[in-house]
Amino acid sequence: MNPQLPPLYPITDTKLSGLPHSRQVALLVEGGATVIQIRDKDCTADELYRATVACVAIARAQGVRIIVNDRADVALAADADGVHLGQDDLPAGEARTLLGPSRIVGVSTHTLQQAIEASSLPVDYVAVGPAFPTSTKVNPDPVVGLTLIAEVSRRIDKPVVGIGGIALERARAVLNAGAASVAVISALYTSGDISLRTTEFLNLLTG
Ligand code: 3NM
Repeated sequence: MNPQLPPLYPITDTKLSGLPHSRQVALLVEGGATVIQIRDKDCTADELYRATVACVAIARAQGVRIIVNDRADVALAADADGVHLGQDDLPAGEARTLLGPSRIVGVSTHTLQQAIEASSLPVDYVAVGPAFPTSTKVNPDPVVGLTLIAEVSRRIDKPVVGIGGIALERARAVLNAGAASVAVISALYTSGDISLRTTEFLNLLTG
């Protein structure tokens, strides 16, 4: 557990990018991403499974890890590297039992209480958000701001991932608040060049 998370944690989005998950993964990897989440709220389990298998094939050849949003069963079936759980998904302990000790299990939280509770579960990281207003998530929780990210980072001993509305110019502040990584969707897909934007994020976050 607790593998090192890179400072940038890109998440795929077929609607915003207009591309299949596997093509997004190829471009994100080209830009330097080393952990990528496959997120698709609209597809069937069968479609998500097939997309994840294709993404794992591309990513693993480059030493890049693939994490599946919501579905521990799909992550296991597709031999992905982990799962990212929402508050309404399988409990983290059950996902850990399914996926075993080596795969990554992360969880989304939106309040201090949720984050502290999540940190006591067998998870590798705790995501906290939305950091800023976001139009990517349907019915997002209230914005938590950098204040909660900083407080959670102080109070738990697991890596914190900031998520929600993280544009290039705001990304560094999220790490400065104490997060180990920033999870990003729209800011990667709205500039036109996904690889370049990925590299720009990484340069900014590691520089
Ligand atoms: N989860 P963007 S916010 C998927 O608060 C997701 O847990 C959130 O997309 C949370 O970078 C969010 O385009 C959307 O704002 C992130």
